[in-house]
Amino acid sequence: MKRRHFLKNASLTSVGLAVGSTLTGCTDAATTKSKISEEKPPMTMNKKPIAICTWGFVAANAKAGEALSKGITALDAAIEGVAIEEENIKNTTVGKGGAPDREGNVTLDACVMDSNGDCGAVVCVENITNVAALAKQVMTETPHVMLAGEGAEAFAYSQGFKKEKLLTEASKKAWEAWLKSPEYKPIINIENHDTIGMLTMDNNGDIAGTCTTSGLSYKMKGRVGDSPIIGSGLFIDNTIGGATATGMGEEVMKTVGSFLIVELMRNGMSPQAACEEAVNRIVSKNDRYKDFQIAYIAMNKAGETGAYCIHEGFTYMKFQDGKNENIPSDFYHKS
Ligand code: SD4
Repeated sequence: MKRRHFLKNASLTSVGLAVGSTLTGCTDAATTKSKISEEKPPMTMNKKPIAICTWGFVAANAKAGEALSKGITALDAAIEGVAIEEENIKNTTVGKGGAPDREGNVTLDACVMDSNGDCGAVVCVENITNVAALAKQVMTETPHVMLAGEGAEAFAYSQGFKKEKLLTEASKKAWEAWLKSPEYKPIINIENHDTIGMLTMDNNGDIAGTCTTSGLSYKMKGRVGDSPIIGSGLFIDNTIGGATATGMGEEVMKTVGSFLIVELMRNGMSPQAACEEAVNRIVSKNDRYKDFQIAYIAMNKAGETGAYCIHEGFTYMKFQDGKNENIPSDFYHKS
């Protein structure tokens, strides 16, 4: 693709220019630049169900895949899928059973984005398990995009959600043990990195997604990460594709990672190349990357998918043609 054509295709010129200027500063600028100029946006639209999600959430991804195969729309299938992890008390970073903040409160964050560009989010919500479904209610039943804390909780009750205790005995015990020497030190790929971000494509070829989490274990009270922030933890443009993130939310937010990936795909990158460039944006500016994990997954309109992360150990699920596979992601930090 010629540069003139590239700029014409950039629906956000500033993003197009930002891509160009950052490339000059990247270590493998030449490689990335050639990916932009050589790859073409997908021309063939996929119309078969596909579900991908972060980490090895076999049952959640299978549930979304089955729902899609029955003709359920992309967003509803994704919400059904992630509900399995929201209700799984053994998962300490999503929904019920999630690790609490430093003060012992479990607070959840989630967002959804639909194929028509609508979105909804809830942040710092207590006592409600299915926060992805709640985010959808914010999208469909209010004039707003995001509700926080007590307001989100009160809205949940008005919509028929039940009040549930989210702190399990196991999470309480782990938090009490942590309090003995309360150091805030997230460990790569361990316990605080199991957020589920899911992207789905339905029988019409429409794409939607959701991201749901209890955030980082033992975070400060009121802390919100990338997961419920549209553009950071999740972004969908149904004409192009979608992306979602897991890992150290602060770093994803600084680079608006999911929006970036979709814009890179708009400019011709494959989902794989776009995930790699989004990780590159983080590691090229931040030499502390050795201490945290970030992982992205993405899907385009042709049904192609990609994934990339900083450190070895991230895997993602892919449901397609009746198969539900756990796939190890390629990673940046090789030594
Ligand atoms: C956050 N990105 O709150 C989330 C954490 C995460 O698995 O991915 N946990 O920053």
